[in-house]
Formats: sequence, C-alpha cells, structure tokens
Amino acid sequence: MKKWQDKEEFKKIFTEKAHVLWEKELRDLTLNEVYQTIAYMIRDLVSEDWIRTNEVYAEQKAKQVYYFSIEFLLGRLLQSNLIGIGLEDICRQGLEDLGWKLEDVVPQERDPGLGNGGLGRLAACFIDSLAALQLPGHGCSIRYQYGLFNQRIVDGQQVELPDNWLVNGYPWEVKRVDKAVNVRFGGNAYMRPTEDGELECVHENYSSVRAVPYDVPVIGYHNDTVNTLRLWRAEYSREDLYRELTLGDRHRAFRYKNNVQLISRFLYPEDSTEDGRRLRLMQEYFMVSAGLQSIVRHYKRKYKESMYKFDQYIAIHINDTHPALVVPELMRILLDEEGMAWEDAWDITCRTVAYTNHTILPEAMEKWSIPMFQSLLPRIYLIVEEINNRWLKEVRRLYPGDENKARSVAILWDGQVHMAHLSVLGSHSVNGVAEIHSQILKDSTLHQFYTIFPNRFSNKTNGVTHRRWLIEANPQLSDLIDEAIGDEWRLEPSKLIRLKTVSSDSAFLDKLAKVKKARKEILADYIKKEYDTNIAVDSIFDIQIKRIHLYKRQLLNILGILHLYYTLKANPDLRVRPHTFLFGGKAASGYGEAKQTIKLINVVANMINRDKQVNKQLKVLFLENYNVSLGQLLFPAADVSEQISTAGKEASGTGNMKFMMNGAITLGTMDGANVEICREVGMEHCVIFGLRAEEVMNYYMHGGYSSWNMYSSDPRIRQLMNSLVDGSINGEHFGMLYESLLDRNDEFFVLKDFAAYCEAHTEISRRYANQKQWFHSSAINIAHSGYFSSDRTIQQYASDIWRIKPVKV
Ligand code: Z57
Repeated sequence: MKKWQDKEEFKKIFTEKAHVLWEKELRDLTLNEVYQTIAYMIRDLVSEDWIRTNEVYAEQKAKQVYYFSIEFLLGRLLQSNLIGIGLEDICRQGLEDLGWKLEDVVPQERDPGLGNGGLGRLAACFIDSLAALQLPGHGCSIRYQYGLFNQRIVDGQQVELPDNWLVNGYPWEVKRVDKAVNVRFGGNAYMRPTEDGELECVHENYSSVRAVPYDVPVIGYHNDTVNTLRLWRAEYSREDLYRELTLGDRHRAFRYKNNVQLISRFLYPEDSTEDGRRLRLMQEYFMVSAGLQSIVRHYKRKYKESMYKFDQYIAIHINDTHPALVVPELMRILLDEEGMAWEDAWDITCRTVAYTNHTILPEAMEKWSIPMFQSLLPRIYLIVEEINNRWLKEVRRLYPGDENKARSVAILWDGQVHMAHLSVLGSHSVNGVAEIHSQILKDSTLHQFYTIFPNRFSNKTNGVTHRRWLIEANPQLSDLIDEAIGDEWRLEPSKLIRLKTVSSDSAFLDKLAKVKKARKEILADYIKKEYDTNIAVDSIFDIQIKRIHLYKRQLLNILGILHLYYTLKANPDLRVRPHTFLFGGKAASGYGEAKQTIKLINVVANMINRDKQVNKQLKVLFLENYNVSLGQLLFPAADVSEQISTAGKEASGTGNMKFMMNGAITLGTMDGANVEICREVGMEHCVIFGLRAEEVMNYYMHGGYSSWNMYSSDPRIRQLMNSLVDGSINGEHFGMLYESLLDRNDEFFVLKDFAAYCEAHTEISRRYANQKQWFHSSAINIAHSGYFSSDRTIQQYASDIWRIKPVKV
C-alpha cells in the first residue's frame, strides 16, 4: 500500500480530494465533509489491497469462511481504519495544520447501529479479527436503512426515535449493481415426475426481489488484508413492477414495490427475545438466499471446482439461528440448480455449515408457524419437510418407541419450524460461547442432540477486539502498557500477561491510577457537556451498560442503590466511600418490564441526585442512547464492572471483557464468561456473589423458592418492595416490577440474591480503600485480558471448525 508518507503528503492529498468532492475552499468545509474526505482517502489507499486480497484468495483457491449474521454492530470506522493502516498520527498532525482536530472529526461519523447488542457486536469483533489474522473470511448481512432506534429519555421514560443513519451517505460502502441477485418469495411449489422417472420441483407464481450488495472493506491491522462485509439491500425488480402495471393492477404494483422495500428497511429491536413476525422471516431468507447465491456464483467462476467439492473450499457460519435457512437454501441450490441427489446434497450441506448458539432462554428460541413459513417459502418448506421426515424416520429406527426423543429433536413439531433443531442437524459443528453455556447446551437445552452427535459439540469462549476496546478506546492506558512491557501486545494480546511483572510495582500502579483518573475526567467532561451534571472523579465509577432485560438484573443494581440511599437517610452521620452509579442500555420497544426498569432507574436517580443530604456521597445517572461509541467512552472510565445476571442465563457476555481489558474489577455472578474471567484473574481480583447456576436450576426444577418469604423475612426487602407501589419514590408507581418480583415469584432471583449483592458492594468499598491493592487487581485484570481477545477466539474457530489458514496478501 502506498501510504501518506508524512503530514505534508496528507495535506496535499486531502486538499485535492476535498476540491474534487465538494468544489469549495478548504476553509468552507463542514466537519462532516472533512470526515468524509478522509474516509474516501482511506478507501483510495486500500482499494488496491482490497482487489488484491480477493485475487490472491482465488489464485490460491484458499478455503474461505462466510460469517452470516442478521446483525453487525460495527461502530464508527474512521479511527479504527486509520489505526489499522498505521496512519492515525499523520492524519492527526495534517489535520491540525489545516485547522481541525481529529477528535472533533471522528464524532461526525454516525454509529452504524446495525445491531442490538452482544450478538451483533461479536460479529463485528470477529470480522475485525479475521482480517487482523490474515484469514480469508467475510461477513454477510443486511443493509438496514434504519438501524436500532435512537434512545432519548423524556420524563424518565425511554422514547424511541428512528435512526436514519444513511442520510448523509455512507463513505465506507461500495454499491455493486453488477453483483445483484434475485430472491423468490411466495407462489406455489410442488414435485412433478420428469420423463426419465425422476422427481423435479416446480416453483411458480412467485415474486422476485432484487438483492443488491453494498460492500464495506474490513481492513486488517498492520497487514495488507482487506476482507469484505457484504450488506444486502432489497430493491424491486423493474420487470416485475412493469409486468404488474401492464396487467393493469396499479394497486398490486405499488403493494409489491412497498413490500419489497420494507425488507431491508428496519432492524428488529428485540435482543434475546423472539417476535416471530413475517417480515423478519423475509429478512432472514433474503439475507441467506442472496448471500448463498453470490458465494456459489463466485465459487464456480473463480474456483472453477465441482459443486461436490464445495465444502473443501467454503465454510459457512451461522451466528445464532437467524441465518439457519442456509441449510435448506443450500439444499435447494444443490438439488434444483445443480441436479444433485438428496444424499450428496445433504452431505455437502452438513460439511459446509457450522452453528453457534447464543442463548438458552426459551423465549429467544426461534420458531416459525408452519402456515406462515409455507406460504412465504413454499420450496424451502418442502425441503425442510423432507429433512424432518428423513430425520424422524432415522431417530425412530435408532430409538424405537421413544417418542420423547423424537419430539425433542424434531424440526417440525406442534405446527412450528424449530430453527435451533434445524441448525444443529444441518451442520457439522455446534458451539456455545462460554464454557458454562456450552455445558448447559450439552446437559439440557440440546441434550438429546448431544446423545446422538456428541462430537458435534464444542465450546468457543467469546472474545472482543483489543484494537477497538483498548488501543482505540484507551490510548492513555495503551501507552502506559507500551512503557511497561513494550508494544508487542498490540499484535499479540496474549503478551499482556507480561504486565504481571509490574503489577506490584508502586511506580507503575501510580501511573495506572493516574490513567484511570484521566479517563474518568474525560467521561466527567462529557457528562458535564451533555447533561450539565458534575460527577466526582474521586468517587467509585460503578457501571452497568448492556441491553435492559430482567435476566440481566438492572433491577438488582437499582434496588441495591435505593437501599443504600435509605440507609444513608436513616443514618445521617454515616460516611460511605462516594459512588457514581452509571447505567446505559436500550429496552426493546415492546418489553414493558424493561421500560419500567429504565423509569425506575431515572426516578431513583432524580430523587438521590437532588437530595443534598446524600448527593455528596451518591450519584446515579442513566446515560441516553448507549451504543458502541458511548461504550468506548465508558469502559476506560470504569472502576467496577457490573455483571450480575442470574446464573445460567447470560450465555457469555462480552462487556465484561471490555471492562476487564480497561482495568475495571468485575462485580459479578458465576455466569457466562465471568466464570472464566475470575478463574484467570483469581478470586481475589474480582468480587463474586449469588446463587450458582446449579442452584438456580434446582429451584426451577424442584421449587423451594418463594419471593414472598424473602419479603416477610428481610425488612430491607419489605421496605424496597413497598416503596415500588406506595408512591414513596417521587410519587411514582412500579406495579409491573412489583408483580414480577412478588406475584410472579421473582423468576430471576433478584430478591434471593439481594443480601449477597449488598455484601459484595461492601467488599468492593473495602478493597477500594486500599488503593495500591485495588490497582494491583486492576493490573492483574488487564494482564489476563489477552485470553479474551477475539483473536484467540477466531483462531479456535479457524482451526477447529472452519479449517481455514492465513493467506499473505
Ligand atoms: C444476543 O445479543 C445474544 C444472544 C441472543 O440469542 C440474541 Br437473539 C442476541 C447475546 C447473549 O445474550 C450474550 O450473553 C452473548 O455474549 C452474546 O450474544 C454474544 O455471544
């Protein structure tokens, strides 16, 4: 790559580019135009490498992986791309000469919110790691016109505003009209005998949707690899529209046009819950069919190999079940378009596809009603039916008379298509995202599959990219780490373990404390500017940022705070270590309890922050519109990382890793990746509390928990519960939360874990009092965060599941 050699060259190229793009004087450029100009300059720099990367993959016929995900939560790309090609400093200096600050330009980029939370952000970290490791791997998803809603808080309540992120265009994408494909919906499909006595499928009266790809370059870190994230947009096909029009039915024509455009208009805002709406199924098939068709076409044109060898060159990964239709869609292509026999097609499909499960929450398991599925995807339904028939026949042969077995592994059951079962059956690999989660899959959720295919199951503990979450988000800490152990960790995060050698060194720990303080100041400045509120940087910053969900127990956190408030009110002379509690996260639009939790947090925050008797010691804030960019500001500033889900419920969590990497101490339950975090750092460097997963499971199976008993036996709980409904919290009522905790027996054991949670907080304060000890723990956490790099995770996927190798470009 011919990079800008110095700031002079940057300025020269910037000036030329800006003139061509905007036809005006430099001094008249808006900050947004400055941002776009640099983005296009980066595109120019990488364009050759991008072409070259694909050429080399094809020349070497390298095996490639396609990572299908209904979400890619990218965050901003300007700074990470500059860092990736090593030009951040030159750009910053050049801009400064021209009168701009890079720090003011970066926020001009809108966060592409093409995801909800953990699952989508994981996909973004994964493609970052694939490129960094020079692995041939690409992303495949949908180019939603509107990303996840923007959240405002009005009168304590969440208000959802549309996220029209594309209004000013998106400089990182390239539309590739020449690579459009057609996707079929509706009509009728049936089998008909051919002249030579075989069966062939007829699919008629369908309507066609044009899928147009928009490619985003995924730039490797300090290497020449540029992979591709391909985002599909739905367009109406002109022929179909004109046909309808000439047939004379204007209404049908416009309905067709509108329905097609709806397919890629909105991202669904549910995270870890299932909605089951028809349009979502359309999105899933749209992404899968477009993606697969383009992979097959590329394979035939560039690899020129037989479709019988497809699985030797192509791996397809499905991120949760949303892309599970790759199984029947690949079958369709192999059967109908390639004329393969069923057995061969099935064999190739299973060898190609691998599946990651991300949840065991029953309400998140994707199921589609058969009538809806059949009417929307008639040909795909026939294939799913055949898969199910053959499978159940096999199961009944292996386990005669065991209808329980058949039921628990069926694809079609109770009038529904069970997508997790389809995913397990149609792939050669099934993995969970943390050890405890993978174990639960084998023991309970997918136990019957596990008894039949024990070798299919494995664990791949999640990771996050340290390039975004440490190098980019926290340059101050990154520089300190360089100073202490050299900079090799930037290429190999496992080298962070060398920090252990300085983790008891007072001089180092003092500097670490200074960096943390500096990051708290940056956050405090932001909060001052956005909320006109002062937060004290010498207070403990205790942060819970994630989607709002009952199982994640933001309720436990806010009830703990409320209890602390009552304690301070009842003991006016009591002095506690000052605390700043920060929350952030969005609630799904239709999730009443989650929305009421946001309201509760805000009302309690108001009450506390306005109370002069306590607000020197206690401050609570709910930050609006938590997203990737806000995360980059929050993780570096945290002292305490709240990871308090009910044990057994959080598959992995990834925020926990971002906090740890930035030196926060985990206050958490034995759930998801917390288990591995505290095993790596040691129990003395995190604070663990609450029920274990087995205990939770036991209560579910055998009963024995009554939240009313907690109410009767613990006066603190009684006071808190009463306050939810008696108007004592600023006159507000929280009936839905009260019911969930008491009348519906507290499904997530908030009250059961309450006492232990309070003690855990006491322990945090105790440890914080010894600053040297605290920052020692902080250093130990950073040192062990290398294991939680997505580079490690992706290496495991590459060698154990995908069987792909690095390719030098
Ligand atoms: C989602 O963000 C996750 C799971 C889902 O089934 C859906 Br739908 C969305 C999350 C899990 O809740 C996290 O625990 C996990 O860390 C993340 O996926 C990535 O694996």
